[in-house]
Amino acid sequence: MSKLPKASGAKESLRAVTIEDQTLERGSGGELHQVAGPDTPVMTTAQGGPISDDQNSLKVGARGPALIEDFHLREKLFHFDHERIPERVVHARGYGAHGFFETYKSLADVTCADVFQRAGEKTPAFVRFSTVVGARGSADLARDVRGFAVKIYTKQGNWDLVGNNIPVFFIQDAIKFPDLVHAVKEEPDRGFPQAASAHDNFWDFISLTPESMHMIMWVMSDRAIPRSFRFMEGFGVHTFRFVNAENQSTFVKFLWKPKLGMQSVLWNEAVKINGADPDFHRRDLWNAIQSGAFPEWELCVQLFDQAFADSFDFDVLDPTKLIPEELLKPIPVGRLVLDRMPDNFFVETEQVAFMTQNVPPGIDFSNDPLLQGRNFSYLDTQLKRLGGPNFTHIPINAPKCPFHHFQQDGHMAMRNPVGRANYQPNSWGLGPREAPDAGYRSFSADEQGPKARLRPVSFADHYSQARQFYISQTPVEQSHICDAMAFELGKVEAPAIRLRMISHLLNVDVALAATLADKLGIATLPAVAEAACAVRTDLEPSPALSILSNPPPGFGGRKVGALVTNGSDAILLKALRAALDAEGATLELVAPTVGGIVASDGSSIEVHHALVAGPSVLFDAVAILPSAEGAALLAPMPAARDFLADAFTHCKFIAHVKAAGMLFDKAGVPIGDDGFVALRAKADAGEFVARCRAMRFWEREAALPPPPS
Ligand code: HDD
Repeated sequence: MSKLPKASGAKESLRAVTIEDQTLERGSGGELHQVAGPDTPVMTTAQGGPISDDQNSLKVGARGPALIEDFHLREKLFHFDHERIPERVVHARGYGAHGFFETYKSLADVTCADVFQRAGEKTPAFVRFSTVVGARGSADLARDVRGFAVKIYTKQGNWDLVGNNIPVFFIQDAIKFPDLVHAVKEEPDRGFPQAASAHDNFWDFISLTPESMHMIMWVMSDRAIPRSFRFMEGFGVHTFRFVNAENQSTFVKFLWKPKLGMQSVLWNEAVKINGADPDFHRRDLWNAIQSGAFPEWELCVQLFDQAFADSFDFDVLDPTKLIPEELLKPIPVGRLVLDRMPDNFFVETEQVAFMTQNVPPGIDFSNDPLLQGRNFSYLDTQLKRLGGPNFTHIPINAPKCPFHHFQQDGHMAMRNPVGRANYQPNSWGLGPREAPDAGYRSFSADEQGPKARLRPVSFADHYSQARQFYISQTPVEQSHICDAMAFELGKVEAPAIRLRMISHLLNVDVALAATLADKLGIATLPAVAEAACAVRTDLEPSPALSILSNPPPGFGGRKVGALVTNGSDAILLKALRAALDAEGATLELVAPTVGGIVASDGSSIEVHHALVAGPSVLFDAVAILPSAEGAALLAPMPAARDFLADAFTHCKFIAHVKAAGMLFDKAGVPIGDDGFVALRAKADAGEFVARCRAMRFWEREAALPPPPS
């Protein structure tokens, strides 16, 4: 290298340039080299060899051909070329965090699972949230189910509770899973739509699969567009078994309840958030954990026996059904706290492998045919995704308890059994042995019957709980379901599919079917779809199924966006920040430029967003706080008018100062309803935050003129 004219290593040709704390040197061709500080580690190849120049490949002459002996270039490109692993076939886009599970009390009477034996004991956990349909790079606010996969590193091995934010599933038997997923993913001939269920193939499959009706009501509800991972429930979906030390079994369903309560966004907001910040959910979790506001969920269990199961018309083995919380109260048994982001996204979040088959002694499967199929699929998929059978050697997947077995070799083996014996029984007295008492024992259920491909008659009711879900929603939520269906089916090209869906919905709620038909321009309602058994219209509404009937405990964890300009009232800003701090909520400032503002008292204030990059959809409520001159500056700006108009249409609470009047006029937003709070004095900030605890001023939605038909 030193032979090259003006070589980058030739000190005399280098000119030191300092950018902030980095010292940079310019090389022969103008390229920049970072100068090592006294503590900077030496860059090496993967083999550990020190590297002298990471900017220039080895060539014959400065402009000559590259040399194949350049092992550094070849190794660097080789590794780069192999950076991607297959993305998950479903749930490809996800975001994970570390934390712990803390047991509230001993559950020894129902389960011998070690994790549930001692009150106050904390067990490490890793959680990955996900969307289902979209690819790894898709946007966070797709209308979709959210995955809620929890790995708890118990002293008896890893327990994976691989759930969703919806307590039921589309299909009853795992044999239909590939069809479901093929139907919802992009259509194979055209390769679109991406990350969306609004297309013919999905609705074709759904309309031909009546068992999906319950789940489809959930997916069309606001549950499918959560405000953040922190504000959604999680469900284990299936009926599992707890088994105690006496080998007695109790059926159990698992539910995660968010401490901050549930919250969703509107579809119109979701669409805009996807553009403004496709990583909205990721950023939210990252910011919350980095700021020490650790998200928390309570684990609840619904426990029941066979006699209780038999009291229902439906089958507790059917994953398209739930047990209403009003009929069987979920018992809180512990809490999950997420308090640390992974050091590296790929190493942990991408490589984590969840498997429903991972259960410790004391937790067992039921005969739910969906669960049984999953127990095969998850192990199998890890081979493809992680490249071999040794994926448990990756730290995120390895148990944190002692483990010993005779499995060995294979791709990427990091550890093998030590010593001479890699089998048992052996005469050397080496290696691990079974533990007949402490080891995993399946519940000795008495199973018999003819070998056959049959769907039980007890799985035949596809509409009653779909109807129950719908009538359990508030009118606002019901109208969102109808609008979501109008959007989705509006994208469906084949009229027959739209009609088929209406015929199913006539079994769920006639008014819903009729309104939707109207929105889709269907003049004559089709015949009602034939049901395999009578639809129960006497099921009581279950308020627990509604988000809005279960308001959050407060405005904590939420975010207000304040639109500010030079001259904004410093006292009001300070009061607003203090009121939000007291509530555990945050304030972010949006200004014409990201360079900051000078407030009314002459102080310089940093802002978080330039107006063009900080639309109001990113916030739970907004405060419009410009000075009079600032309002005049903002008034002609489309982004400022959108900021207000969207906040208004999305039923957000809006705090405002008198000086902002001109801006409201220009945006066509009438200040009037009770969702507005005038900020005149410091005390008004507290009133605004108190009002925000309702999250949205839904009365406004009903008052808004309907969209043109
Ligand atoms: Fe699944 C991933 C949840 C049915 C096959 N599933 C996956 C993930 C979640 C769920 C949260 C992402 C895990 C992660 O973050 O890595 N899946 C569910 C729920 C279901 C369900 C709640 C119904 C109750 N899944 C289901 C069936 C099958 C699969 C019936 C196959 C028979 N699921 C898979 C999979 C995935 C997966 C293909 C893709 C990546 C992975 O497993 O690790 O095996």
